[in-house]
Amino acid sequence: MTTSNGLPYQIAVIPGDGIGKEVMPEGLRVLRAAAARFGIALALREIEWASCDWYQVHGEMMPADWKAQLQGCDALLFGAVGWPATVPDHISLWGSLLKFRREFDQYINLRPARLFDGVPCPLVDRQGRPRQPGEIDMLIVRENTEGEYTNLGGVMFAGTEREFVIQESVYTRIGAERVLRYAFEQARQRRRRHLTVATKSNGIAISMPWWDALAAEVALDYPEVTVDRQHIDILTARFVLQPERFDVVVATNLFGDILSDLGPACTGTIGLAPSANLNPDRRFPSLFEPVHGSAPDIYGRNIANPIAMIWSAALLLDFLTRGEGAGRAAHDAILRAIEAVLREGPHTPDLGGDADTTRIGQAIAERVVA
Ligand code: GGG
Repeated sequence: MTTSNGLPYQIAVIPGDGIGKEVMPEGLRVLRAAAARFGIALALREIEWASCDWYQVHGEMMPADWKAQLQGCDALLFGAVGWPATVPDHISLWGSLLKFRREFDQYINLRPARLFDGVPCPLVDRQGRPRQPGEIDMLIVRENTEGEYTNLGGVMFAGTEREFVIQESVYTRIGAERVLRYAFEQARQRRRRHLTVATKSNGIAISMPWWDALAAEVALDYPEVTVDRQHIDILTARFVLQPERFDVVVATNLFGDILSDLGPACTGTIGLAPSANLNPDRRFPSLFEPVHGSAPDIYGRNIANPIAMIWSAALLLDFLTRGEGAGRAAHDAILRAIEAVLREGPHTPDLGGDADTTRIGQAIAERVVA
């Protein structure tokens, strides 16, 4: 399987920082195994920039011609960004990941959170029984290019008693409506067909009621989808206490970021959570990355769970091939291999095991080709 031009799919591979450099080889191991088994032609281009190591040498996260260097890429596979010991986090994030999201108009961030068989769940139901697979299966749809992440504002009168800071949130009708429509479409295709709109309309009394009203307007086009809207504060409590209530959850950029760490944490570990930063129009490449960051506290020991990275690679194959044919088959085979390894082991330490990152990658790749 190739692109419509008969060429291999061009993938830019960006390990980034910290454990991004440890989980990426396992993502590639499984990606290559799946591509070979299902006949998908891939051309992988390894990129060393978009990392704090690069910044230390060049004084910036990416070269000035980064877009030209990515010319012709169909997708980006990204590890993690951030190494606060050398580069402040807001510099590394805005200099790489957020630049990709904005410049490539990756306005949808899809982040599934699912409890797998074999993974001890930290949540219990009202009777004190641990949650079971099937009780937590949600898809968080995060608005990915605007909202609280606009970087508009400034500090004035710094260092004086009049010092103040302003940072604006910006929501455009186009930006909010397209993510709401995408979330409704996702909900429509799922078994439960339910959408929760995460806002905070009592406290943030201009923009959040505006989101609610827009969601209600868009909902008229999706009569088959049931909808509820919840304030973000009680919603987070319900993630923990009643996770079975949630199917698709749509949220602004910041709320979506928080929910997509909390959701996977409720399923036992954030080390399983993948994400897809999508430009659904396909005018620009989309980016696939684990939800987790660079984890400086565990970097260097090869104990990070690579499954979020591997699942992200599966999402990449599915998106590139529009969920059809060999791409969908490869995605499904990777997910089945992940399910089997989670059920039967081996496990990394975040799941109570003692296997290292490489061992998990090998175990999943072996199952993909079996
Ligand atoms: N692999 C994801 C990563 O490195 N995330 C770092 C981070 O802080 N991301 C914030 C965001 O997704 O907005």
